[in-house]
Amino acid sequence: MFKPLVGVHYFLENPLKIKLRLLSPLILASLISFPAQTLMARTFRSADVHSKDFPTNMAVMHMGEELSAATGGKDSIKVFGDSSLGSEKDTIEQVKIGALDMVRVSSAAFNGIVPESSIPSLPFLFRDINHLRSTMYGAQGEKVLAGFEKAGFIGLALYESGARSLYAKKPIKSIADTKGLKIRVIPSDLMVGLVSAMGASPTPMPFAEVYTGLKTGLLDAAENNYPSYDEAKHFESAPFYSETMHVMTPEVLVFSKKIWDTLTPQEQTAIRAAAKASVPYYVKLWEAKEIASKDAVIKGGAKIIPASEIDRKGFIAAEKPVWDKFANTPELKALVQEIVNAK
Ligand code: GTR
Repeated sequence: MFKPLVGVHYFLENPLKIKLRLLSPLILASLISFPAQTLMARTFRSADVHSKDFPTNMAVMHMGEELSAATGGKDSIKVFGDSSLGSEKDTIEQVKIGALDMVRVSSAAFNGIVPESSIPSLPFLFRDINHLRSTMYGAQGEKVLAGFEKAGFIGLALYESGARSLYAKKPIKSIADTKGLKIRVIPSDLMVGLVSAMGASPTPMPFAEVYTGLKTGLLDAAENNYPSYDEAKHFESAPFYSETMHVMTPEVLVFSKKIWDTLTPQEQTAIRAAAKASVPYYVKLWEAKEIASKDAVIKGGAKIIPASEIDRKGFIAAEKPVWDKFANTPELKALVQEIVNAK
C-alpha cells in the first residue's frame, strides 16, 4: 500500500517552504537581509474540529478571501478541519507556541486559560439569541476578546453557536432525570461545574471521541447545539434531544500572539477587518444550518423534547452556584452585570 512520507505532507501543506527551497543560497541570503514580513507571502493555517463545509470553516475561508483581496494576494488562510491538527486543547497549545497561526474553537475550550471566556458560558445568561447578539457582537464581546491577549492570543471574532441542550439515551425533562448520568462535556472547569450542579457525572473529552463514547456506552449523554449533534451523528446513539438550552457559549477565532507580533501593523489591521467581515457572513450560514440540522436529526430518528416540556426553573436554580464560582472578580462581575442589563 502507498504510504506517503510525513515530509511530503508537510511540504504539500507549506508551498512557501517549497518555494524557499528552490531559491539559490545567494538570493535567499539577500532576502534575509530585508525585513521578512514585507516580502513574504503568507498562508496562515487555521484549525477546526468541524468539517470543511461547516459554517465556522466557511466563515474562516471567507475571511481568507477578504484578507487576500486586502493584501493584494500576499496573505491568505488555509483551513484544516475535522480535528486533523488535533483536539481543541491540542490546537490551542500549538497556537500558543506559534506552531499554528490560528484556531477556531468553542470559547469554552479557553475557560481555564482566559477568565473572560467563562462569562458567555454562564448557564442561562442570555435571554435569547437577540440578547446574545446585542452583547457578544458589541461592547461586551469586545471585552471578552480583549481578555485573550494576556494569555498569548489575539481574539479576532466571536461567532454565535445557538443554544446547547442535553441529549441522551432517554428523555430528560427535569434535573431529577440527569441524576447519575455520565455526561460528556468540553474539557473546561466551568462545563464540569455546570454538569455537576445538575447532579450528573461530567466526563470531559475531545469532540472527535464523543461518537464512540456514546456508541460504546461509556457515556449516557452529551450536550451540544443541533448542527454539532447532526454533523457528528450523535443522534444515532443518544436519540432523545431535550431542549434544555442551558448555555449559549459562542465560538471564538484566535490568532497566535507570537506570530501576530511578527506582522506589520497593516497586516494586523487587514486581519482584524477580515475577521470582523466574516461574522455577518457566518450568521446567515448558521441560521440556515440550525434549521437544516434540526430537520436532519428528526429524519435520522431523533426525538425532540421541546423547551415547553422542560422544567427550566429547576435547572436555573441548580446552576446559580456556577455564576458565583466563575464570575469571581469585580471586573468579571461587572461584565456579567453589563450583559444582564443589556437589552
Ligand atoms: C461545538 C463547537 C466545537 C466543539 C464542540 C464540542 O458546538 O462548535 O468547537 O467545541 O461543540 O462540544 O466539543
